[in-house]
Amino acid sequence: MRLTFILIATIALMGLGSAASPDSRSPAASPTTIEVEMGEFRFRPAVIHLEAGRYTTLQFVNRGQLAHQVETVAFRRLPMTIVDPQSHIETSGLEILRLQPGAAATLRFTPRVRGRFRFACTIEGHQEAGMTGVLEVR
Ligand SMILES: [Cu+2]
Repeated sequence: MRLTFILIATIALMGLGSAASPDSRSPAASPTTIEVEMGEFRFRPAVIHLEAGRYTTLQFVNRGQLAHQVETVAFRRLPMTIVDPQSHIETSGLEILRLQPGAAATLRFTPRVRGRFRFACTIEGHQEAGMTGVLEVR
């Protein structure tokens, strides 16, 4: 398996196709899509600007030679949909998203809490080498 999810909450729904997620889309605001590239040892962009209340798609792509992951307190209790080529997962929170080299996964969610949230690749030594960033939610 090329993609590992570690979820703190029970997966509410799992399967192929596009299940409706009634709480994830805000009809008032147009969606935002941002691609975040992972590599040795950085995220690009390292500062990600999000708008509270706006439905957002973050696509993580690992273009490095090593596995990388992203971990942030901002995702721990945030309902989201996780999509990769093999799966479509709805969860009430995400602890860690790990991607093998060449892998990609998309997170869809609506941020609710404003603030600056640090994120990092928490594989040993990676954040120490500079693999960190900030989610700015306004
Ligand atoms: Cu890493």
